[in-house]
Formats: sequence, structure tokens, C-alpha cells
Amino acid sequence: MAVERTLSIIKPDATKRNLTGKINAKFEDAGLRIVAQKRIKLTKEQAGVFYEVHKERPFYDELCAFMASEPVVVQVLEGEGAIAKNREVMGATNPADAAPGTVRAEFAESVGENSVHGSDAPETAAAEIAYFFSGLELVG
Ligand code: 3AN
Repeated sequence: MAVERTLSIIKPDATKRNLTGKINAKFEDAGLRIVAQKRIKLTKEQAGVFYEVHKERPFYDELCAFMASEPVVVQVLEGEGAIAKNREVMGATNPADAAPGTVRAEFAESVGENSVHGSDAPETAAAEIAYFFSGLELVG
């Protein structure tokens, strides 16, 4: 399997509860390397651009407001099959359906406030990484 990079976000519900280290430990235990990372506070507009694909969904406004409510940690995870592996570690979108041991099963509060985001395909991973990081910040 090829070495990939994926964009991960530790969301406001998790940064607020001081869970960044516990979530990072799950990524590292699964063999994912955190090759770039920063803590930032998004504006609602910046969150809106990031989640543009969900623009027509009923929860879009609420989602953008939530993502701008507290700082987030944006990061690039690298490893063999990193995109799928990260989604495995994250668990299902709705924490009620997330497998035991996954980030969302352990930490997520609801389907909206579900602690982490992870890219879902190579094209979205490339676009999402470029949204938050410049080439100079990706040192491997
Ligand atoms: P995932 O993050 O698992 O790829 P998506 O892409 O379907 O899930 O949804 C993006 C984000 O939108 C989710 N992480 C969650 O925060 C929010 N979301 C999805 N479905 C709902 C919903 N029914 N109600 C509120 N927020 C939702």
C-alpha cells in the first residue's frame, strides 16, 4: 500500500475538553505520523469554505458555527493507507454507531460535535491539506 497524507482536524468539542493528546495518541498508536500540526481559531467564513460541499445540508450553518466556536487543531497525518486508516481510527460519523476503541466512540458528544474530521479520498486530502498548510510547513 502506498504512503499517503491526510488532513485531520481535532474539533472544538475535543480541544475544549483538553483531549488533543489523547486523540493524538490514538493516531500514533495506529502507526500514523503527525507530520504537521497547528492550533488555530477559524472564522465562520473559513469553516464555511472548508465545508462548502455540505452547503445544501440542513446542518451546514450549525456546523460552521460550531467549527468557529473554539480553537481547532489541524494536522497532516502520514502513513501506509493513511486516509482509510485515519477514518478507521476516527470511527463512524455518529458516535452511537462508532466501533469500540475509536476516537468517536470514546470522545464524541453527538453526530455534529464528533471530535475529529478526516479527509475521505486522495483528491479531498490534497485539497484540504493545501487549504491549511503551505509546502514549507510540510517537512515530513
Ligand atoms: P465524516 O466527518 O464522518 O466524513 P460527513 O462528511 O458526512 O462525515 O459530515 C461532515 C460533518 O458534518 C460531520 N463530521 C459532522 O460534524 C457534521 N454532520 C454530519 N451529519 C450531521 C447531522 N446529521 N447533524 C449535524 N451535523 C452533522
